Formats: sequence, structure tokens, C-alpha cells
Amino acid sequence: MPDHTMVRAALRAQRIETPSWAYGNSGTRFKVFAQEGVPRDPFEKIADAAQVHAFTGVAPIVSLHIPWDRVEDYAELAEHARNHGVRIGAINANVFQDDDYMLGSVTNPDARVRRKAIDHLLACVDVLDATGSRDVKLWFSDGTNYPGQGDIATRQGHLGEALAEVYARLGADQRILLEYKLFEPAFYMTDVPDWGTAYAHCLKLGPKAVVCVDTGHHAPGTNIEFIVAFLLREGRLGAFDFNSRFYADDDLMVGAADPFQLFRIMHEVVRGGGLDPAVGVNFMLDQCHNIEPRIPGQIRSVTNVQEATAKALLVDAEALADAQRAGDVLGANAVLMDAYNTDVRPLLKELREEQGLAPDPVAAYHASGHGDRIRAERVGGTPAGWGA
Ligand code: PSV
Ligand code: MN
Repeated sequence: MPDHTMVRAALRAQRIETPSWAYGNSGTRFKVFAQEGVPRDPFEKIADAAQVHAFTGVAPIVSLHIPWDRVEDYAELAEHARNHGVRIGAINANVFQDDDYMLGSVTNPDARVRRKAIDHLLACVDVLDATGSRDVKLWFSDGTNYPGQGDIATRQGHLGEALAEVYARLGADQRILLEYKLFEPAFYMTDVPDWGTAYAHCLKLGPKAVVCVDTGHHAPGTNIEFIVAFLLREGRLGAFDFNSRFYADDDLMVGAADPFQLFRIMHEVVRGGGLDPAVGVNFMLDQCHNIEPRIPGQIRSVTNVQEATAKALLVDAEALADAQRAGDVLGANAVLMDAYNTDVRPLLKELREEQGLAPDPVAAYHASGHGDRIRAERVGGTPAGWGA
């Protein structure tokens, strides 16, 4: 049987990072439905993220996206975060929204554009220095729409050169998180389409380059937990970008579309020792809340990850290994399903109460009146938006 003291300790120690862009307006290419009380700048986004931590107790880190979160003084922003009881986490480089990047950023056929993109990535490492963050997250929208449009091998060469330059700039404790995505915005070929490509580039770069698994970035039916188990075993699972998908890169709340998949992923994380902070897996959310209120949406997402983690921790590893060794197909599957079918909400409520938190974080947030306060206070200015 799992050791309940260890299960509780692991849940207390888990940390989940929320994305600054989840707090601003977002939508689809068809419509952005603006909400009230939206942050007008990165300082207010951090204040919102601090609310998520205040009610969950496990989300004290906020990822930034540059230039969406550009400020004059990043050390001041980091100080502001500390004053709100949180800290700045991964710095996401954005080389996908400038006109120059129409044909790619680091793989662009034009050397001038490649230089510009690499300079931005290097500037993001400067931000790591200023905020004391460890991870720069690189996602490239680079790819082509039509066969023949670009030379795949040449573009891989450009990508490798860019990554090597960024890698060389990293400090001793800094890392590259290399994120992959099957398609979109490029529809024929993407330059980092899958975990294998990301992993191969990371291997070439060195130990400070690790893979970020965005759960929305796979073909339907992909066995994401296999990828997680493989990368963890090889010491190259750097991070998750958690979200849910029904169809493509839907960016819905993690655990909403397929809580069983999230459990299977977390089972591999637990099995592979990935909950140990020393292993360095960064559990991030990468989501947009297009129609639901954002702070409670983030709170719900955090608790969804906690629930999946709790269930994964409840897997009777010994019984599972015994059944697997004995070739007991049904028995092994039953061990896993028993854990998945456990209602862990009472346990999580208890843990929250032990920490002086309300047992139901979403209800407590609504009762706090914070939503009404920001709606009343944040009048005027330009609401932050995905891409602004
Ligand atoms: C790309 O779809 C992505 O997952 C990358 O992580 C970006 O930085 C992020 O979404 C922006 O929302
Ligand atoms: Mn992502």
C-alpha cells in the first residue's frame, strides 16, 4: 500500500506554475470576448496569479511571455512578485508575432531575420538573469505551408545554430526548455514538430537543454504518457505546458477534456521520480480562458493537476509491479484503475485545511470578493490581451 505520510508530503510539496497570459483577454481568430477587471500590465497579471496561489497554496510561480510582459525593469517586477508572495518562473520567448517572422524566425531564409530572432532569444536569457529564473522556454511557430516552400534540412541547420548560440549564453543554473508542436500556424511542415526532434536537438546541445511537453501539441490518440516516461528516464523531461484538447491546440483547462489521460501522465511522472524537485520537472499551465472567468479557471486547473497527482500517488506500486511480473494483465490494470477511481477530494480538502486554506478554493475565491474588487478598480487603461 502507498505510504500515506509520503503521499501527503508529496502533495504539500508540489508546485504548479501559472502563465501570465492566462489572466489577460484571449479568444479565437473569430472573436475575443473581453472580460471586466482584466489586468492592464504585467504587475496586475502577477497580482492575479498571486490570488491563485493564495487560495491553492501550491501555485507560487508565474511564467512570463516576452514581449507581452515587457517592462523597463525586470528586477522590479521580480520584487513586485515577491511582495505578492509569488516569484517569476519560466521566461517564454515570443518570436512569432512580428511581421518579419512570416517565413520563420530562427529558420527564416533571410539571415537578417534569423539574427533578429536569435537576439530576442538572447535578450530573454538576460531576463532570466534579472528575475533569477531558471528556464527560458523556446517555442517556434516556424514551418512551411506548402511542399517545396522551404528546405527542411537547411532549416534544421539554422535551428541548430540558433539553439547552440542560446545554449552558449546560459548561466550555470539556467536551462532551455524546448517545446514542440505538431502543427499550427504552419500547416504543411513544422520545424520542431515532435518530441523526437526536440529531444535530438537537446541531446546535441547538452544537459541544460530539456524538452517541454505541451499536452495540447500532439496528434489525436498520441500516447503522451509514453513520451513522458521516455523523456523522464533519459533525464530530458524539463517541463509540462498543461492544458486540455478535444481537437487541436484547444488550450482548455487541464484535466477538463480527459482527466484519465492526465492521471496516466502523472502516474508516469510519479513512477519515474519526476515529482522530486531535484529532477527539475517544471509543472506549468499554458492555457487561455476564453469564456470562463480567469482566476477561478486557473484555480480549477491547479486543483485538477493536484487531483491527478494525488490519484497517481495512490497507485500501489508494489502490487502493480507484482502483477506486471506475474503477467497478470487484469490485476495490473485493476491496480491502476483502483487509484484512478479513488475520490481524492476529501484528502486534498484536509491538506488545505491543515495549511490554513479553505477546503474549496474556487468557492473561497468567489466569497473573497476579489473578483468584484478588480472589476471596480481596473477601469481605464488597456486590458492585457493574448498578443498584446
Ligand atoms: C504554442 O501553441 C504555445 O503552446 C507556446 O507555449 C506559446 O508560447 C504559447 O502557446 C502561447 O500561448
Ligand atoms: Mn505551450
